[in-house]
Amino acid sequence: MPAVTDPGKIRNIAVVGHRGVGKTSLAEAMLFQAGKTNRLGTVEAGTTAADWDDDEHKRRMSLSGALLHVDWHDRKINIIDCPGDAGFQADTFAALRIAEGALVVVSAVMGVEVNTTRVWRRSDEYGLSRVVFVNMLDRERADFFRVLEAVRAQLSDRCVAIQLPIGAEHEVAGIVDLLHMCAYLDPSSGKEGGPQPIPDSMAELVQEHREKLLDAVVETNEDLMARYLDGEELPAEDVANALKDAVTRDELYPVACGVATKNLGTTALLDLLVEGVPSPAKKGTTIEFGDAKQAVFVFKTIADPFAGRISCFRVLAGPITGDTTLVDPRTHAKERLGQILLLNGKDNEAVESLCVGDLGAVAKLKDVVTGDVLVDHEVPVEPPHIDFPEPVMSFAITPKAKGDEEKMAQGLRRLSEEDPTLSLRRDPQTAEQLLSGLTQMQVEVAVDRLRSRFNVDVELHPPRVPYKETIRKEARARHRYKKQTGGRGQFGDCEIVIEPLQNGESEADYEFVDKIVGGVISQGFRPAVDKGVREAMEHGELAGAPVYGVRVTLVDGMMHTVDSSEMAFKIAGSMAFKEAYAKADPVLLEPIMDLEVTVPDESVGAVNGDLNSRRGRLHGMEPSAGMTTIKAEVPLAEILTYSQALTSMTGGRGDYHMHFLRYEEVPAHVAQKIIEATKQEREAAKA
Ligand SMILES: Nc1nc2c(ncn2[C@@H]2O[C@H](COP(=O)(O)OP(=O)(O)OP(=O)(O)O)[C@@H](O)[C@H]2O)c(=O)[nH]1
Ligand SMILES: [Mg+2]
Repeated sequence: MPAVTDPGKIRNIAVVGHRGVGKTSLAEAMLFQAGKTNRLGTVEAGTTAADWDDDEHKRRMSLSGALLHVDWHDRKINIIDCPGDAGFQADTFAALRIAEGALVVVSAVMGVEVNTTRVWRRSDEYGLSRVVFVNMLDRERADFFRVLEAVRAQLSDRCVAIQLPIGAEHEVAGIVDLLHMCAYLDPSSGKEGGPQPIPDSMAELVQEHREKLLDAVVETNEDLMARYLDGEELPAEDVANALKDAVTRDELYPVACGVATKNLGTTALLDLLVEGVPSPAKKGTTIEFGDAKQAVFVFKTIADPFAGRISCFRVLAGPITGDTTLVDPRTHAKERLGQILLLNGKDNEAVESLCVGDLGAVAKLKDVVTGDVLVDHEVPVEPPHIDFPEPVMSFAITPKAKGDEEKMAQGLRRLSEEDPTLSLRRDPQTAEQLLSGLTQMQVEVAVDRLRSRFNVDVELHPPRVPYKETIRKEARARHRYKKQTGGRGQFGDCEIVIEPLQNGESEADYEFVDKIVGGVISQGFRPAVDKGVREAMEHGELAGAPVYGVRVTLVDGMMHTVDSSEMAFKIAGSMAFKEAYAKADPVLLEPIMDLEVTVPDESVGAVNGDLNSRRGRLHGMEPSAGMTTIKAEVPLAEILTYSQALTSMTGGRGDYHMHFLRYEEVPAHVAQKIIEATKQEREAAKA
């Protein structure tokens, strides 16, 4: 493939939208219509270029972003087909960060959905040019005009139809291109033919929408506005140029339509992307690279078990070639890029060089991670922060075979390089390995991949809740540890007072105060009492959880000149603590999470009711465009498996995130059950 050398000839488009609206099918249609492939693959048969992974075939959905490219009218369109599912948004957000344009696909049946709104907002943040594509015109209950209104109401009133369907539902026969005033007829999954005259029966509707389009375009351009008001028939080229300027400046969002699986509307869409979306030469990037003459930004990493790490990047300054050596200011490591690849789904081809704005990939860069900017000499650059969604749910993960721990950790490290929203950490309190992600499905896919790519079988369990314990009142206890039968004995005796510190709500707070007078315990043995107390505090008597928020004062004691030892005082301290603890009104604390759930308005009742039954405390609701955001505080113990419940209550349209807020006392009736369960566990362990 000859390299593109003019950034003006490149278009970078992220294909985004809600789950299952036909993004992959549409990308497939573009490849086919542009002659990149010679058959139209389908998601059903697992033959699309974008969904090439086995896990994607199995689930019939995209799980990661796929890089594709086509040539259209002497322009190279880089297409990134992004997953729509809420669990796989890392690549979507990364793609939006590096593209000039977003092709926002919506279903002509469902209209604007949760993830449509989310990608739209993110595109707002990045100031992306946008084209909306209303797909699935052929489906039952498809209604282009209803969806157009929804798009205008819920996304932006600067959305304007640039195409119209001919016919509806299963009778859809083609589309009209209002910019070039021509029609394209349904090619029934074959190659789309050339432009045709607009059917007479559509004249009135076409006139109406053509005027709306022109009104919207001239609104953005004074010169055209003057000529338009003078009654001049505006040449298509002038309108197209003004439209492109308006789209570039983010002032208009053209709304196209079609049927991806029939390849209907693809020609007009490709024309629109080339004519409407700005090139890197025109819009450029906001990613910093200082005064570097050559620079790339790594926006995606593929963990290939054979080829190793593949880093996908956008050229920020160039051109670059395989001989280019770049340095990663984060690690100061220098590396020669080596062979540069153009990816097309799972296929790749080598290319000599890449110019500014183009997308490509290289294999085997050491220590380079998603988010790095590589430059030709060390310049102080602030790598662009891609605000990935925070993982919201965790599972405890263990290998099925003993000894596979390291293999599992290594595999997960590779997978989380590929998907930064997947993370593995060890909970220091419960000692469990926790795999966290955005949804249950995302975590399950990771488990499948551990098996298929890294040969490790693992099990998932709900994680243990990191409870804590503390005390509510002061108590005193004395313990004498004495063993004086034959030989050298053991003798330690101490009296302590324990009292709550700051209500026990702050972390890791423990204080040891030494108030021994007159040397009743010698200096050397007092730290042993402290040690013994700390040991006892590691596992509280209520639920075996660590005890926090306690001041321990050593007030009295006794020693024996021969038999006293550090060991004896440690045991005495430990025992005294246990005795005092039982009298100090000990309580169990649990983590409380700050939860934000976004659900369709009609599910609000059910979701609120459910949160109530999970001991949640609602403290706010914000309705916006058919969706309501519910804010609540909920104990972690009650929402370990929230993802499944929310999916079933909202038909998959709900979405949530949460973060740790504080520890709070577990209500008595709940605490009782936990304490009981701990008791049984302890007895079972003894037996
Ligand atoms: N009738 C009809 N079906 C379509 C159309 N476009 C896509 N589909 C079907 O809808 C389903 C989902 O299509 P995909 O292309 O996988 O959708 P997607 O947006 O890529 O899905 P995710 O990547 O999972 O978000 C598949 O079964 C497609 O065959 C269309 O225009 N009309
Ligand atoms: Mg897809």
